Order: sequence, then C-alpha cells, then structure tokens
Amino acid sequence: MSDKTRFERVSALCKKYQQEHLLAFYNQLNTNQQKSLLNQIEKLDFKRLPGWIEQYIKKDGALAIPTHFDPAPAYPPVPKTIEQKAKYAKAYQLGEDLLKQGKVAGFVVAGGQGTRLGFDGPKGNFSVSPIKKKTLFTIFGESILAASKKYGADIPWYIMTSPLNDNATKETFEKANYFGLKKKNVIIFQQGTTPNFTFDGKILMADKGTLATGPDGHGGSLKALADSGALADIKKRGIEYLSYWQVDNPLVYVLDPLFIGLHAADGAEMSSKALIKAGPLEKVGNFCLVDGKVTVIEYSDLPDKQAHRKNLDGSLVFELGSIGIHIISISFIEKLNIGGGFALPFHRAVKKIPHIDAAGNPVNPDKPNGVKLETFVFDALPMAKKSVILQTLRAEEFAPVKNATGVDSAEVTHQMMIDRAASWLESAGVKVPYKADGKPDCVLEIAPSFALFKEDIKDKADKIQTLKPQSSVYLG
Ligand code: UD2
Repeated sequence: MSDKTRFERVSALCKKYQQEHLLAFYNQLNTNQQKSLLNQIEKLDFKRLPGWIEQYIKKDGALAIPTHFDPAPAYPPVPKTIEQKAKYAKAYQLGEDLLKQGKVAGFVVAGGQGTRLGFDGPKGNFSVSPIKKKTLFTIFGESILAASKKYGADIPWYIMTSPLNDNATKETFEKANYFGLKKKNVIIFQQGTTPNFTFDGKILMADKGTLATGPDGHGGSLKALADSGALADIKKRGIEYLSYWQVDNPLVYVLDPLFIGLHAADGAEMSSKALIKAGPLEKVGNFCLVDGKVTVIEYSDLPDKQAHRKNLDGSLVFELGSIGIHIISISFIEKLNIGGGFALPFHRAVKKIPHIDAAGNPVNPDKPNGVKLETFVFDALPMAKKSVILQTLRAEEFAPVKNATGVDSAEVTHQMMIDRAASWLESAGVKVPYKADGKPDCVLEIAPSFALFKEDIKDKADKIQTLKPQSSVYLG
C-alpha cells in the first residue's frame, strides 16, 4: 500500500471514530515520524473504542460493586486439624515434585511506573537488602537460582515489562549476567498499552507524532503472555503453572511448594495468597465471594461501611487482603486467550496527563485532565473454575516498597527483612540479641543461596557464628 493510500485509510478511520485530531500535525512530521504515527494509530482497537469511551471514559461505569458479597474462605497459614496437617504435607510434597519435574516457572510483573516511590528507572533496580544493598531483581534472581539448585531443575523466569522500562530492564539483566541464571531461561517480554483520553473521549497526543499511552495494568499480563510468544515458549518447555508476584515485595516466596501443591491438588485454575489486613482501610484488595466465586474488591471500591464491619470476636468481616501473589495454571491462561477476544474489565483512573494542545503546544496539567485505563490481574479470579486462597503471614512474606517515606517505605521493608532473618535464625536455635523495643540488636541479611525458607537454616545452624549485639551479619 502506498504511503498516500495508507494515510487516507487511517485518516478515514480516525474520522469515522471522531479522532481526526490525531493527524492534525501529520504534515509537520518527517517521513519516519509519519510512519510511526500511522503505526500507532493502526494498532488502536477501533472496534472497541466507542464502547470503552461510553462505558469507562464518559462515565465511571467500570465495575459496579455487587449488591451481595461474603468473605472468601482461605487455608490457614499453619494447618490446624489432623486432616489439614495431612493435606498440607501431601500438598508440599506435590509442590516439590512439580518443581523438580520443571512444571513451574517464576513470573514477576514489573511494568508499572513506580511514581509513588520517586525512583528513576525500573523498580526492580531499587536496592533493598540491609547489608549487601541487593536490588529487588537481584533477590528474585538469586532466589530462582537457589530454587533451581534445590530442586535440580532449571526454573525459567518470565518478566513482564512495559514500554516505560523494557530497555532499561533488559540492560539491567544483561549487565548483571542474568544473576547467574542461563540467559535462555530468563524471558523478558512487554505488556500492552492503552491510550489516554480526555474526559469527552478524545485520545490525547504526547507530542505531534506520538499518542499518549500507558501500560494496560498487570491484568494485561494474561494477554501479553499470549501475544508476546511467551505462552508458546512456556508450552514448549512443558510448564503447567506460573508462580506470579509483584516487583515491589522482596519477602515473597518466589516458588512456594505448599502454595503450588494446594493449587494443583485442588484442581484450581488461579489461586492467591492473602494476609490479615493491618486495618480496615489497608490499601490491598479484599477477598470476597460473589455468587460463590472468589473475587477481589479493590480497597478503593469497598464501601467504608463494609470495610469496617466486624465479627463478634472483633475481627474484621473482610479481613483477608490480596498481596499480588498467585499461582496461575497455563491451561487457564490459554482458555482466557482463545480466539484472541480476551479482555478483562477496565478500571478508570483520573490523572494529570501531559499532552499537547490543539495548537501543538506542550501542556503539563496541574489538575487531573484525563483518564487512564488499566486492567487488574485479580479480575480473572472469578473466571477460574476453582480458586484457592492460602493465608500467609505478613512478617514472613509481605514487605512491599511503595512509598519514599512512611507506610510501605524502604525503611520499613529494610527492618522487616532484618526481623524475618532474626526469626528464621531463632527458629533454628541461633540466639539473636534484641533491643529493649523488641527489635533485633544487629543487622542481619540471609542470602537466598543460604536459605529460601526457614527450614533451610536448620541443617546450617551449627555453622552460624554467635550473633554479637550491634554486629552486621550476612549469611550467604
Ligand atoms: C496492588 C494491588 C493491591 C495489593 C497491593 C499489594 C492493584 C490494583 N492493587 O496495589 O490490591 O495487592 O498491590 O502490594 O494491583 N504493574 C505492571 N504493569 C502495569 C501496572 C502495574 O506490571 O501496568 C505491576 C507493577 O510493576 C507492580 C504490580 O503490578 O509489580 C503492582 O502495581 P502497583 O504498585 O500499581 O499496585 P498497588 O500498590 O496500587
């Protein structure tokens, strides 16, 4: 097709869908810029555009909260009854077997912007560990390497990036020599994007030749796995389960045999880890049952009255929070993508979006001027035939770095890493010095190569030197 015909075709499309302004500066662009702009416009899902604009842009019709929902049941962190103990032991064994057979891969979603943290670059490059100052990516990479050794299988690691950080992430992995993993077992792929809109449904332009777009949310991972070819690679390797986590949490058990085993034993399609919320309004999604299906209602969508509801014993009715840790069956991802028609519902976020105005001048708005659309991975949960929730403990598995200061800041994460190391050492019989406030009186760091779980320390306890007050001890 000639450039002229192509332009005419795209121009007609824009006109039909009332987006003619996208080509307003076309004649001022050089040939490459013109081609790039036509590419971007051609990639838009024009057929769905009018529906999105009506449903999500002009009004907030995103997700109506269901009229009736109950709290979702979960497996406790520690088995209580004899039956549960037997079930957990069997599930743990099954999880280990699946890991040994190479049926499980790691999957981190790392396409977000990390604006709240104020850190420039991929969030995975943020350094968190107390002594060696290891980055989040380093901790995950070393964990997968340690697990590969422990289970005697090369465990692949899938990493989802976005156009915002794909190059920088690839550079990081290259420079770090893939954290000791084989390059062929580290698969970095990009998620999709959605255009940014004005409140009346016009797509914003970032500059004269570029549409304003943003990553399509972590829900985009389920589609991007298929679109990028990662799913085909997963199938070729015979992998049946993905262990999914978010990039901001260094305490996550990246591959947890118990969680994998419970998911597989129960024939679940997508499962989740949960913890007891720190308070009614903690910024985590809430696990609920809607029409018998596990559903996460995001903190911002749960009405305050429901969030504060209490049981007779004083506990919260909706006490289980989602921490972005899932096991997802590959067959489920395939099912969601059949026919290419897969789409999770959008969530609408009103934001300040830099753009150019009708005269082509850059505008950096000081108040919200448009809408970004994102999908959330947990919205796939109700589509699963079966979904298991395993409760975990905050001190063991959740210390996300989200903010520069205060709640969920690096300072808190840092301390939680030390606290967990201290509790693991204590459980192996090592004496840890404590301060009057109950915090360890030393700085501790346990490398994944030393222990992935507290049980791994037991055999090594005799090799650990006595911990002196105010000392710094790295176990690697
Ligand atoms: C998320 C959950 C919340 C709770 C909390 C736990 C949502 C909407 N809420 O809150 O319920 O589980 O985490 O920490 O998820 N990401 C992408 N691509 C995107 C957007 C995000 O890969 O387009 C990744 C991001 O890099 C990070 C993760 O998804 O690893 C979570 O994103 P977030 O930090 O925006 O989520 P947050 O803290 O609002």
